[in-house]
Amino acid sequence: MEKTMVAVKSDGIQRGLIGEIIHRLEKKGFKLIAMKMVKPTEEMAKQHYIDLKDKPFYSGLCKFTAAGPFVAMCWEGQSIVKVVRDMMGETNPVDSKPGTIRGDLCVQVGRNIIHGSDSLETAKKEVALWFKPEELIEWKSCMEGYLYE
Ligand code: D4T
Repeated sequence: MEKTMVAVKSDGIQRGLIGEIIHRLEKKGFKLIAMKMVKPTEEMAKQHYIDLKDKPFYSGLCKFTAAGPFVAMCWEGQSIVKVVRDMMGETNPVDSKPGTIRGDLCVQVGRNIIHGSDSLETAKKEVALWFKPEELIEWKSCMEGYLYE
């Protein structure tokens, strides 16, 4: 099973969408194995978005991330990295299809409410950045046999 890191950003939290986002991932059949609300330091925000360090929006993005609450989660499931990215929709909500989280729930790229790791390698780094190993709770879902053959 793969793990991915998902976050509800402060705009999603302010808009009351934590439950909606969790609901969509739970309904899909993915398993929540860690979750915390944090106020990230600017250092954590910079580390989280390190791959974007040369982009013009990097500084503003890190400041915005550090200014507000942030719900960090680790989810587990088959092919979850790709599937969560598909469920999120495109980075810019203008290009996100209806039915996706960003396509249904937000309008502008700088307020796109959710983060999801974009590759397995990034997921490993991001899960390790936000969670200590002992914070990842391995539990057996009673639905497993009905989700996977
Ligand atoms: P995240 O990383 O938040 O899941 O978003 P994406 O993986 O879909 O997109 P990204 O890394 O390219 O962008 C990270 C973050 O930066 C904001 N952003 C992006 C922005 O404010 N202005 C922009 O022009 C772009 C491209 C939105 C998401």
